[in-house]
Amino acid sequence: MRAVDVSAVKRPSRRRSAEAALARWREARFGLFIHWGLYAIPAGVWQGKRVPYIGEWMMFREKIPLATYAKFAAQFNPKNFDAAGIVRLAREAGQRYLVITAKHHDGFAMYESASHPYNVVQATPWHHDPMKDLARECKKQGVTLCFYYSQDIDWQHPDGAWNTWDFDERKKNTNRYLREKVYPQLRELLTNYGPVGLIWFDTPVTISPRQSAAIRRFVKKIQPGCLVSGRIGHGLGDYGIPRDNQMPPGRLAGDWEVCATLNHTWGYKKHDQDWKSASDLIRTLVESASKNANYLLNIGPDATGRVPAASVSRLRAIGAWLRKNGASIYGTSPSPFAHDFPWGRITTKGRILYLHLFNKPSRLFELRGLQTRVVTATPLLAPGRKLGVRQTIDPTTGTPVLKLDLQGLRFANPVTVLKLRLAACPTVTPGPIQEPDGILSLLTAEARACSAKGRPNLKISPLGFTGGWKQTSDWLEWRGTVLTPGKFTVEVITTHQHLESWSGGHTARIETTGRSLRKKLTRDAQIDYIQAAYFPRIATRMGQVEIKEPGPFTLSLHLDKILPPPKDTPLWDDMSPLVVAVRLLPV
Ligand code: FHN
Repeated sequence: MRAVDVSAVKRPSRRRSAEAALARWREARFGLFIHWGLYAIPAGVWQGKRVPYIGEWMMFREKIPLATYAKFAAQFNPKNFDAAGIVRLAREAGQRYLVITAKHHDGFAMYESASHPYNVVQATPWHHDPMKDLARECKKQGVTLCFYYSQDIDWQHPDGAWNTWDFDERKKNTNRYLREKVYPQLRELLTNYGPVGLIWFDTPVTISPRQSAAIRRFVKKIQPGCLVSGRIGHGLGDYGIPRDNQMPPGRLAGDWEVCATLNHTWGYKKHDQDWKSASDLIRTLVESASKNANYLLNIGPDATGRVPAASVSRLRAIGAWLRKNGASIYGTSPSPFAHDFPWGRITTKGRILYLHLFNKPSRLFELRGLQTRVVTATPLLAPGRKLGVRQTIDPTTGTPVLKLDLQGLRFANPVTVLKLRLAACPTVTPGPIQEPDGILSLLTAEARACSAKGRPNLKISPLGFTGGWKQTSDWLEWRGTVLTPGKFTVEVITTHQHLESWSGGHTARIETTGRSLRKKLTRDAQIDYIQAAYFPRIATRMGQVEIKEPGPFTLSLHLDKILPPPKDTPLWDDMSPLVVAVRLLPV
């Protein structure tokens, strides 16, 4: 998503310019998120106490009166802010767009807003508009400038959502807030800084479908090529966003953007020094691309404007990997398979398949289900080294099996990429296939929702989880392929957002091969994976089954008893069970 000088090109139609903008955004695959505002001053500490949760929510967590919070503005004079350096950092990291908080939930505009005095130019001794600097630098350095804007939650405006300690909830009038603050400020952002790649709307909590639609129209009227993030609400974004730091299982349908922190806060917190490793970040970038998602990775500059050194080094490490391996990420399409693999992830570009190995593989690498002929296979970084290729058909199941001889392959941490040239665009066997290690993962995304009463209420969400599973007459069903029969332990895997409670305790039943396993969903084990801190995956061991013959098989998951949701049901979740998968592990 390189910045485009719109004055130099003939004006395309509105529709074409929106499509071109989406195509550029998709091609970019990697962006820089920046959370910077007054909250960087307390930096996670209030009245001598470390405040838990993300730094930019301090005003809400501590119910700090607006008059008190607003005093931070008088201290904001960020002598280390370096727009050129930040944009250079994004470029070094291989990030092609940058999204900065023009106004976060605290309601403070980090740019010159003629329509509202609560802004960085009028209210701080700095009297300076950092967005002007960033716009100039983005244009100069070829990075697309984008703005985050909190369109619903606003703790400064009496009619904004969720400041109930300063303002009377009953008197709130959202339309007045939109009219007085949101529309005028959006107009400023869309007219004073040149072309804007996208507006990253966030947290639609009280806004109506009509209001979201009107905001979208407003943006598109001023800049038809400006994208609108999925959190405008009501499914009206140009692309979707999973929850923060969430990596869904399996491939996603449509366009998505995974947004993530480098530590565990978005806005700067001086005591959060728990940084993710560069290796995990690179793997997460790969995983996002393999699932049809961009990766938007955050920095939280401190109150002086300095980007934490730990963030800089990690972004540079990702950039170093991308400089060599970027062909397997930028402009790629997602994996042709709907499921994930235990060894790594796949991206594609036309007739090329990129296999991203996350661990040192054994000499013989096996991939099941690829129907297309492989012409050549080479390590991406050693194009002259042809790898041995053998493609056969498993005689009992008809499953295509690809074997690569990786002898002498130099595995480079954290991800080594193999490039496979195919005779045509890839096609694959649909449905779950048993892996060479004997494990069968049946993702919810690959299941069918069924009901004994006609149409199921149970939904499979676009992110591949169950939703609205409230009736025992609904069930999930999979058809998969087993190549090596035998005895298997059956696990049901469920998840939850780490700050919300886990929906367990329901009674589940597995039906397969004429056997029935019935058990309460208990927390028997936790599955280790990169995002486990945010969305723990909990395994319930249901018992054992025996599959006697190779070939197709069917398995279904039922809930015989569904517990009512807890009283503290959060806004984002109906607290019905979130099933990720059923796994069959060879005994
Ligand atoms: O509440 C915000 C949060 O402060 C942060 O901006 C994140 C970034 O995705 N969005 C909201 C929570 O989902």
